[in-house]
Amino acid sequence: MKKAVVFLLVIIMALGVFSFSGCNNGKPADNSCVICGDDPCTCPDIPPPEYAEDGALVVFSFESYEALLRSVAFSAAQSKIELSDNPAYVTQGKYCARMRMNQVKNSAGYYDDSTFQLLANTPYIPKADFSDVEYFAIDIYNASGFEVEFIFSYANTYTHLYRSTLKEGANKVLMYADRETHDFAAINIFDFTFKGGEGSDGPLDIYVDNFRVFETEIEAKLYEPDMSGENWFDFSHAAETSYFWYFGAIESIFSRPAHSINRNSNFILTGDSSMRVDFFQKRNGAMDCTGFRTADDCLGDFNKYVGADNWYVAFDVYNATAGPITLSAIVFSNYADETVSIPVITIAPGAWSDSTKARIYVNALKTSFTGAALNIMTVTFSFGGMTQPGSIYFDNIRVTK
Ligand SMILES: [Ca+2]
Repeated sequence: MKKAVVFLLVIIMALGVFSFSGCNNGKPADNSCVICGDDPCTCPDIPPPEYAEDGALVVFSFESYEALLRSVAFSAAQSKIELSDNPAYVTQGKYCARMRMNQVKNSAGYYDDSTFQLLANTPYIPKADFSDVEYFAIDIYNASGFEVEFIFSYANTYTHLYRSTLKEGANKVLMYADRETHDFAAINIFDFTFKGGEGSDGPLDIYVDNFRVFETEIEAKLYEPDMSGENWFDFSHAAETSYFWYFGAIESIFSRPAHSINRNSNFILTGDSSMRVDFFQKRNGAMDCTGFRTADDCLGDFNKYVGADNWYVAFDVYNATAGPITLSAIVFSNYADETVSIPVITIAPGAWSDSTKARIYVNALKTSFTGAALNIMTVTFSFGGMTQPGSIYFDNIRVTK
């Protein structure tokens, strides 16, 4: 075994990543075996770090069945993966992975979305801290015979890292790592999700190779909104959109509400920007989830605004859909699932919400919620009356008298 490999494995062992139970028989005397299969244990053939032609550090190159077994997971039970050495599809090393996904049509006549995951901080993907990554990249050859919508994200997240459409044939996918919005030091599972085709399209066939990263020496710095004053969210920074999560059931991550920063002054009430929220249809034509909420425990301290001054937490909503919509806002406490609803608001198309209605009376929360102090978990915003895909604009969550 090469010295560099032994060194790498010893580091992994020192980090205590793996349990060695059951790995006593046949283990090499130098304790360098970290993967325990059938007795006797065998050591993986892990290559030293390599760099792709474009200068990126190769994170995973799909080079062996052992590596696929240890480092790739699928969401769909009937997905299939195998090695291919066809030079038309291999972009790094000797092999790539051929994947066939979505082999089962659901009752509505189309194929479900499917995800493959790469599991990092493992013997075949030893990189454990991605906070130095400026761009992720991967090569995907789309042999499905149709374009495929694609989302790159990470486990247990409400925001996408990257979304695009894969054309037929070769795709070199370059994905920006927004290190002000996401803490990549803590991410070990990457999700690659593909929208299922229509029934006539057939299953997805792709070849995948060369998951790699472009590193930077500039230190990562997470953005955190300042809730100490009376302006809580003004949407001047892109990272603010990650504090808003979809609320309600979703058919697909491809049709869940999408949040982005808007700088078109037609849809801004105060400041230079607002948040745009796009809502989408399910594949049967009905609207998918038309609600969103604030992230858990991210708002300012409501207790500062309880008392004689009659404070409100206010917000502005612009209806950019074709027809009138209703807005139901509900405040959730962290105590015993208590909620307080504000009266339903109707917003005309092409108009902003009434500022005397789009607000939460803080003293009313104090009256309704139990507990010595207001312990607010989230505020939900659910829209009714939408029959077509459309957008709303959301601005300026603030405390006001
Ligand atoms: Ca490869």
